[in-house]
Amino acid sequence: MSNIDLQALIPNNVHLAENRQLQRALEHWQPAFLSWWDEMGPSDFKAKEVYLRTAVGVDAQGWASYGYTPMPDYRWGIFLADKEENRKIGFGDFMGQDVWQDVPGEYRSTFRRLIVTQGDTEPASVEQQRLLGHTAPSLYDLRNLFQVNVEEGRHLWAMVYLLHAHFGRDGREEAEELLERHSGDVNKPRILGTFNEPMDNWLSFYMFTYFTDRDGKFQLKSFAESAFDPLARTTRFMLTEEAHHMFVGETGIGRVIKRTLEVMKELDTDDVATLRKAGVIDLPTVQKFMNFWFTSSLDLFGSEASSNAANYFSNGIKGRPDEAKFADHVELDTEMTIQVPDGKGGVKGEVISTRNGMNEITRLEYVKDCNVGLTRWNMGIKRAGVAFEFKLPSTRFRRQVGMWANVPTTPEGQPISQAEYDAMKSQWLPTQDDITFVKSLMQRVIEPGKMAGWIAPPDRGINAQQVEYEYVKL
Ligand code: BYC
Ligand code: FE
Ligand code: FE
Repeated sequence: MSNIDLQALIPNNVHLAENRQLQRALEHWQPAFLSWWDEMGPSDFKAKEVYLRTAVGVDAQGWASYGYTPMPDYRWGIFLADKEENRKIGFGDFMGQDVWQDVPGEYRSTFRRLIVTQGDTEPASVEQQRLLGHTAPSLYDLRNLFQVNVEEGRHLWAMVYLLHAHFGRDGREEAEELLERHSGDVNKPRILGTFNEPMDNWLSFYMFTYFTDRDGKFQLKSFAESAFDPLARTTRFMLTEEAHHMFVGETGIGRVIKRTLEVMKELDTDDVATLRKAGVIDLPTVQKFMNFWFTSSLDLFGSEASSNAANYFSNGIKGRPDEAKFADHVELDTEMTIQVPDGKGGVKGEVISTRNGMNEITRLEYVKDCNVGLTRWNMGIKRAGVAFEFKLPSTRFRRQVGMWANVPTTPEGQPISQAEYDAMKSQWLPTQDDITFVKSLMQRVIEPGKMAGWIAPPDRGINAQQVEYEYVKL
């Protein structure tokens, strides 16, 4: 196992102390990061002790320790998964050759752009979630929010390390700009669409951690295959932390549904107005929020047919998630069929090269993974004897990137006219009324173990602690 220097100003397992120039550059960026955290990070909880896990190693077991920390004192560090000796490139034109410890000149700008895009999402999400602490439904949830926030901060560090270590002055400039773009800023927005969406309620937060962090999972898995070994090792370790973010989303949505089902049973009704009056979120509204965040996240995979994606794959830059499970790792002359609008109000198949279809392959794997939670939630609904089923919309619905961008369809993916879409939109996506209602429920609960009325308690606490544990000392 590699040594971890936890005492250093910047905790790391990359022997930072042996590279003074890099160390100095990162120590120079550190205060900029901290002042960004101060201004754009979680609002108002600076001095509070939070029960956080901190990465202290990269082993599968015992990689993190838990304890109370005020967030600004969190030990943000640089942790790469251990090096695999003799690792070979696992896909594309250079399949079987040794992986790269540095970036080949001809791919430098591509890698830089992708690392910047990845890095940009991490602080963006912290900015989006900035105000949620004020309306947390419990101390348990407040702690989970902050855990996600500090780890997204660490993911920014992970990308900034690569920029500083491998991209010279360009990389240092990009690292600074990562702190200068801001979510939703009209002049300097974040790079990808979803990360500029406002997030002012906890239902959206759970949807985001379920659907959007899961895009993170799939993009990181693609990078974990990269021929550029430091990127592969960095992202492999990030995935360890990422699992918790999706857990927060899955259990969060599950607890919202559970609470609604309880009240539906108590009052023996599925009447939306009655349930809203009783202070829970009706299932159709949950579905609308799901439709919004799922479709927004689908765009994050890029266009169905993309020569960019083909280049990433050919050149070993980005593989498919779990590349090993595919039969052919080169896909030289292979083809696949994608669904495109036929221009006459219908859908037709179009044959493209598999390399051009890498974004779509990854997106479809993602959709499968998203459906796992829905199956579980639907089982709970069925067990409660309620006739309702959550369903993910088609990948053609409400797209803003790719072949289906701005093509109006039903949630089932059937193309329709703009007028039909506009007439139905309020049934499919959250209306201003829905958002206002959900926001009206967002009242802060701070007594240990107590939950807001619209959400059920979790099955268990964090790190074998009780649900009643004082996760944040307010
Ligand atoms: N919004 O050829 P195409 C995470 C751009 S989430 C705006 O199809 P490509 C996290 C695209 O950049 C994971 N623009 O794109 C989650 C391209 O622009 P250029 C984040 C978009 O390159 C929660 C153009 O459209 N990581 O970690 O094949 C909390 C043509 O598109 C969007 C990554 O994304 C969009 N949604 O694929 C915290 C990995 N989509 O270059 C963190 C790095 C596309 O022509 N990024 N465009 O100017 C990539 O691998 C690729 O850039 C993409 C796009 C997969 C995003
Ligand atoms: Fe992340
Ligand atoms: Fe995440």
